[in-house]
Amino acid sequence: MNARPEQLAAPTRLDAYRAPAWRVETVELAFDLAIDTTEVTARLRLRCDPTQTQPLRLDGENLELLSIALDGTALAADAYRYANNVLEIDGARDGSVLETRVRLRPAANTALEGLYLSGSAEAGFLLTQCEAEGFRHITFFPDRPDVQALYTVTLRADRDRFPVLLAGGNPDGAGELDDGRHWARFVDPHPKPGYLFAVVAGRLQSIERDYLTADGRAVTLKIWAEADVIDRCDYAMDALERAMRWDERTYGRNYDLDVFHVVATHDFNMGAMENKGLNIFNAKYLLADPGSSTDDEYRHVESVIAHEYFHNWSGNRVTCRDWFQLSLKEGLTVFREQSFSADMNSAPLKRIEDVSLLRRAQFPEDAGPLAHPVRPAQYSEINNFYTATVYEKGAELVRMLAGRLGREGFRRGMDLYFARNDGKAATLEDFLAALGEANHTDLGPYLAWYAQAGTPRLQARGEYDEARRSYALTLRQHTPATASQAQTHPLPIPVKLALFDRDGRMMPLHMDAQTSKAATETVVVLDTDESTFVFHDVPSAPVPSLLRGFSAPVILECDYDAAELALLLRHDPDGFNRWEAGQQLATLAYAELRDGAPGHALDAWLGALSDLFARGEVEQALLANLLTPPTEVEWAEREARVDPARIHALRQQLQRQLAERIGAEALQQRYRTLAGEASAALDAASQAQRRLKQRVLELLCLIAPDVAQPLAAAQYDSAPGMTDRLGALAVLLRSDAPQAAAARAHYRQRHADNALALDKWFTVQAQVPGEAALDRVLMLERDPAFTLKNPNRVQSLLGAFVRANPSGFHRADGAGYRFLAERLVQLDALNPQVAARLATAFNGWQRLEPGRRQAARAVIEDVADRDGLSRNLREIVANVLK
Ligand code: 0A1
Ligand code: ZN
Repeated sequence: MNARPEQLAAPTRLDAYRAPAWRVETVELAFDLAIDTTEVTARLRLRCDPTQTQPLRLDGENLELLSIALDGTALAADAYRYANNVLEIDGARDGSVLETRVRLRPAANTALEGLYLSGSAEAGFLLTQCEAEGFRHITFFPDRPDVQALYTVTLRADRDRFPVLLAGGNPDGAGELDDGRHWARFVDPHPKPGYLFAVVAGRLQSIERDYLTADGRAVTLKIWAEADVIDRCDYAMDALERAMRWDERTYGRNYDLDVFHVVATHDFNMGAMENKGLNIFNAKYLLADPGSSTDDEYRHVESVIAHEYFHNWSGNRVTCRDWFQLSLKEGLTVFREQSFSADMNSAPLKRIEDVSLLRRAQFPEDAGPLAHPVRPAQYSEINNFYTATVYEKGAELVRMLAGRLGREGFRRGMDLYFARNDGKAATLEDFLAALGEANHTDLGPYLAWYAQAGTPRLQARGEYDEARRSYALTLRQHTPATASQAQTHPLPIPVKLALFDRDGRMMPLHMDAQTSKAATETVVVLDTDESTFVFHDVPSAPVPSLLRGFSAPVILECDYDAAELALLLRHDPDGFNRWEAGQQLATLAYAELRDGAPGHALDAWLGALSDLFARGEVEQALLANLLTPPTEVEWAEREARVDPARIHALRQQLQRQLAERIGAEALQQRYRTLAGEASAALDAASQAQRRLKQRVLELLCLIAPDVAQPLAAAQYDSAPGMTDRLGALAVLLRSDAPQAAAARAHYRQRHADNALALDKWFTVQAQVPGEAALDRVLMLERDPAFTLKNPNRVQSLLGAFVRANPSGFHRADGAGYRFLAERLVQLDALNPQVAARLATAFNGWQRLEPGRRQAARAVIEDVADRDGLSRNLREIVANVLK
């Protein structure tokens, strides 16, 4: 076998955690930067408990070792060993100083981990990515988050080629050297783990703003980007300022260095990175301008800017003891970002968006062979655990805790958490302990949520006793076993609820003895397999509105009838639950269509929506969401033998019926009214108007393409901004309109020099549903702008196709699977992280109908059999097959 040694490595286990034998007190790093080869000198002052006996072991990958000295003396060749990515050194003592010098090859680094080149060798710039284990690609170091050190970083480089030199921390001098070279030094006063280290060097421009923190620190905020995009950074700067103010107001957290740098790159494996004092962003989440960004993208920039900034406290000041605790920083930071975005925009819309994402991305993960707890018990490759479960489900767990403690209690708990763990590497237990102790409550039972994979099913059954005027709500829970856990246990599930009378009014709630307080909304907690909650003084049989605001990440199974859901859809004042009732009703309607028996549910859904549409009292953006049924992915989740083509056809049929019930005339009229108000303004009302207009155009196009297509073509031509332009293009392409080819060509040419706009051109075409999609993708791959070397481009074409086009990817003849397998192997040789993430598109193959299932299995097994796969891809493929 020619398998690489790391492929055979045993997994890392949570229960095998040991505190580090060796720590690093201070690090002095010096970089001699150049595109092809860079040399790095590191001086580490080491600490150890003198009684421990472990030799000094440092991580190091792809490093060319040039020299090594301990306490000022060069080490003899037999005093150290470098094998299997570990450097073992004899003779080190507490207080020893180790000096190593290594050579790196940034331009050859296509994995984008460690030090690498963004852009071309002539014009691009150098940058680093160290989370999770990239720092060991830069220097020898105990590369684990619980080793926190003080950093001094000196950068040296040719001034013409690298006029800008940046590292995290405060600036501490700069100057000229011989031969046109210059230097700059940075000192970070806060101890940090290696994964938060960063440097950037090259030709970059900046915009700048002065900021005074609430506790009185003068900070310079700087956003850096290449010259051609620097004028698209203003929105991010405004968003950054909003996020900083919000964190001061909401959590009392202030920024803690004199400068805060943010850098944009087009070459990045993830969304962005919270390196201390030097955040690095995928350009996609930093640049925004009306001509080329959609409304959704503006909101994403705001939320990712906030997410990375919030990490400065939840992640950097308090970091993770080990990578099993990843959700300690990620779940918490996603939750903080969600609250911020809800405050900045519409709270119900944000909740709808977040829950949709959870259902689309996390529920399928939690229901298949890739299922893992929010705190996994083991991993082979940590980069594979930056998942929807760790991030999104993790955020839901924090939301439950926050809901349980209330606004003030949660703030008290967070204050204690930050105070107690500042400068430390903490665990999820530390988090729950601080929140609990600050509120004299034991939150221990919630730890079970972190340890158990799978989405709990919550069953609800209500019984009204007319004679007693009481209503008994019985709740039961059950979590199906997952690949990683056979036994599951009950969890504490907070269920926020209200009761409605048959006229759609909320009833006052009386539980047990507390008859005096008559709130109309309450929270009950189910923490056993089954429990019954009784409400008194209930004047008539109620319709319960359960799990309001999605109060727990569970699947609610309630045998609502269509009329009850329609009542909630018409009357629930809670925007989220109103939408949720519509989604459930649409799902019942879908089942009726699927079973060839259109009936009450379909009629109730169509009736309620056409009324809401006509009456015009629902806010426009919410109405657009109400008019959108659940995604094909969500419906596939509910079926035992998934046929993606059929699900797509049924969803189209359902939408066509909706369009017909509303009527082509009414749709057209509404479209014209909304189009009359078109502008590129970014305020909430303008965004809502564009969103509804788009939905109306899509519905109209399903029943009257000859009317809708010219409207779409005109909208494309006269669009004041990208939301309208891209929306129109999508309608033309999806309906195979005669005007589609011209619009497609026009867009390609107009945005030829704008990478992010071009990404959307690939995506909108990759997402056109149906069996012809693969041929279109193959054609698009031949476009000169397509490359496997750029992660954004790969996502924009391949990612969009395999993840957001089920009827295209799951072509009945299995060609979509063979195509993905081929690309995975090619990609893996360039960038294992991107390959592994794309491979998760195979998740769920076991539940496909037999023909597709067989085809998928053969293809995945074939990939698994290949030699020389990265540890990243190998782990995903092996797990998917389980
Ligand atoms: N901590 C970042 C996510 C991130 C993780 C790994 C990376 O390297 C490949 C990059 C970014 C966040 O949550 O924003
Ligand atoms: Zn994060």
